[in-house]
Amino acid sequence: MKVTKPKQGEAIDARASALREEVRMIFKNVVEPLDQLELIDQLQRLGLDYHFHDEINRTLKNIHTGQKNETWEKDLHATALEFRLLRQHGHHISPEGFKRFTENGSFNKGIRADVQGLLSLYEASYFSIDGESLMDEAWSFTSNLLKDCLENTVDLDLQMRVINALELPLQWRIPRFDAKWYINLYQKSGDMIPAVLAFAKLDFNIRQALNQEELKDLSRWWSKLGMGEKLPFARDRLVASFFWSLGITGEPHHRYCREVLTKIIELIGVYDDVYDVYGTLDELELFTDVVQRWDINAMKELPDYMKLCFLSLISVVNETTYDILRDHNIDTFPHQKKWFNDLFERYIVEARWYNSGYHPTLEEYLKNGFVSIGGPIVMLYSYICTEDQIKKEDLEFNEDLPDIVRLACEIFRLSDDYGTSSAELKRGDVPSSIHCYMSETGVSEEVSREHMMNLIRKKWAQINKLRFSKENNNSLSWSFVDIMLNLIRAGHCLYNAGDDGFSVEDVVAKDTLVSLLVEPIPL
Ligand code: 0FV
Ligand code: MN
Ligand code: MN
Ligand code: MN
Ligand code: MN
Repeated sequence: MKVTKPKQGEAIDARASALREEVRMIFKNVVEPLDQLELIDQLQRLGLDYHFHDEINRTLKNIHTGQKNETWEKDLHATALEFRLLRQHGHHISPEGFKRFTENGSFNKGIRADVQGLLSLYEASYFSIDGESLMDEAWSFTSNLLKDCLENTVDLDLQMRVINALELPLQWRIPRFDAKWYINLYQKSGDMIPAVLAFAKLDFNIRQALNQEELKDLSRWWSKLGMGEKLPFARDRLVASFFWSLGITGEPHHRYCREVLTKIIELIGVYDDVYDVYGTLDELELFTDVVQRWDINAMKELPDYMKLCFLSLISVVNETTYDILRDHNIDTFPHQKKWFNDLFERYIVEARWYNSGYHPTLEEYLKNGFVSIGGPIVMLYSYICTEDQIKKEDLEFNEDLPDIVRLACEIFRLSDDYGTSSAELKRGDVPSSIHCYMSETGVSEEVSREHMMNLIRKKWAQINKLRFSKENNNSLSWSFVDIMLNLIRAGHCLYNAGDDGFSVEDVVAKDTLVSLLVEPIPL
């Protein structure tokens, strides 16, 4: 028999499977609850958790129902880590356990020196449910103390982790965007397990190679469409659009979803620029009407650049309708058409406001803005492209924009404004949330920005509450809500909350892109 040498790809796959099994065995042999929690946390941050869903769920379920010993109860880090991971995975745990670290409702000064404990409590506080005052206290206590700690901590790695956490908490991050950073830290840490490290590096590179392939196909689509040249005023940022899709669903098997989302996000970006920057109000009214009727015969009334917009829209909607009908026996055409109509209805409201010099109140602005940011449409596309079984009732339920969807999209709008409003104001656009609030209350931009950050945290706590309440979102699976939240997490990461002055085109930092999509990790 002729022996053929395995191709390089096959050898890599074999090595990955072997490492995956090795890590599975390691997981099985870890028995102490704290060790288990730490391993789960590490796997998540290394970007490996998707290989071990069953193990992770089983372990957390046992920890949720199991007894803790006395040492555990004195350990702030253990208590906080348990709280965060259980809540992240949908197990309700009360914050009562933190009372052991308080006196008269305030956290003990004695825990000041426990930087690891403070850091874990800080991360846990972002899983608070609206109304849990002890967790609010935990947040302000830890975020202030951690800032002070930065000056006194000698452990440089711990210092780096604190800086990273203060920038954005884990609940607001996409772990894959930070995987390289974390792999580097993990490599140096005392409890590093070589097989886990090796698997993390290899898996990162395998996914990167897959993403490069996807991006190549998508670039072909985009350059064939030629919109970059035909509509030079519009943003031409395919890689950034791909990046968003990667944040929303990064797992390899969601490739189709990334393809559709990248196209949708790229096109939405172009249409948004047409409404915000380029089109005259008359043209925009006409365009909105033609799309509303979805009337290819009426297209002749449009200027050429708008014909390209309409045709590209029809083409993506038709293609996606075809795929979903073929694979799921459900006709989503009327739904997709509605999602775009709802979006353009909000775009035209903003264009009218801008043209008439109207200044909406923050409330009025947000009511329109949580849709005009594109959150609902991207979430709805994520639904039809990731669910194994698309249910008509789920689709309709989502289209009604239940509170959890609305809150998430409001956060998305607020964080977009946080990152893009300065550039938009200079260029000429409707006043953003920050400026609406300023003219409404007379506060400075700095105060207004702080107010928006508090609003964002408050809305997250409301989302956490809804996730745990049965009545409000019973038709959405825990995992789908997580995909939905990934959109706003990607927003937090890409708009780099806390920083201002990005021009809209530079929102996605180049080095992050290169690091994730171009440079493999040396093995
Ligand atoms: C928003 O642009 C924009 F490009 C986003 C949010 C990129 C990703 C989009 C989705 C994932 C939907 P811009 O700041 O111009 O939006 P507004 O609404 O402020 O004009
Ligand atoms: Mn815009
Ligand atoms: Mn806009
Ligand atoms: Mn914006
Ligand atoms: Mn805007």
